[in-house]
Amino acid sequence: MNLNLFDAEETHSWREELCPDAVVLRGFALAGEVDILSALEQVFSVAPLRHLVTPGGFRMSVAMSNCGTYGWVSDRTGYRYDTVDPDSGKPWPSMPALFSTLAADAATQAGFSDFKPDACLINRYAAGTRLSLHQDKDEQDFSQPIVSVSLGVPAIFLFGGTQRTDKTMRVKLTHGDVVVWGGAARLRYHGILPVKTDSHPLTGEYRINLTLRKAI
Ligand code: MD6
Ligand code: FE
Repeated sequence: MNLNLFDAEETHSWREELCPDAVVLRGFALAGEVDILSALEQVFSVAPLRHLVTPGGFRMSVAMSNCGTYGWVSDRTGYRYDTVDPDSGKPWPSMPALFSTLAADAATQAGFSDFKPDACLINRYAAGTRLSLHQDKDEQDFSQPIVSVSLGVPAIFLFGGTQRTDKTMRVKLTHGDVVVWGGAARLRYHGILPVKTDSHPLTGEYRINLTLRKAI
């Protein structure tokens, strides 16, 4: 693992390369923590967190919502990006400028310039919640990176290869960490191990993850 130090302007953050084209920016979101969480409360008041059903009929343990032009949804018919929240029939809440700015800045730090996310998937994990190994492949343009913001209770991120059976590395993600991946890493399998019982002053018993994408 490569460890470099740099000073961002308003926060002290450092970077850890996971592999070519995937980097953890430790603490990158810390300066915005309070504003991010209040923007999220606004989003949840319009598009409440809910447990989606997989195409196989299983209720996901992660609670999800979205903001931005497109939201990621799953139901018995499959996975897709949709402009409308299926629970309300209304468009998803718009993406707070803070989110798109943070994501573009993080992407630039990681070497991906001009990232303009149009979708933000929000995942909330309670104790015991996990996200099984998957690839993010519902987006149209795999040349665009994904920016992932971790808040609250820590979790272990599993990071594998391009085959499901490839060996995985375990990366602890804590409050304020931002992962950016794209390019050669874009289709790597990844997941979250069951979250341990813990609490954080700003999120209580939960871990919250934002993944910002260019869906279309
Ligand atoms: C999570 N993240 O950290 C789930 N996907 O809760 C993801 O599934 C993910 O962190 C693509 C890129 C980065 C991610
Ligand atoms: Fe993912």
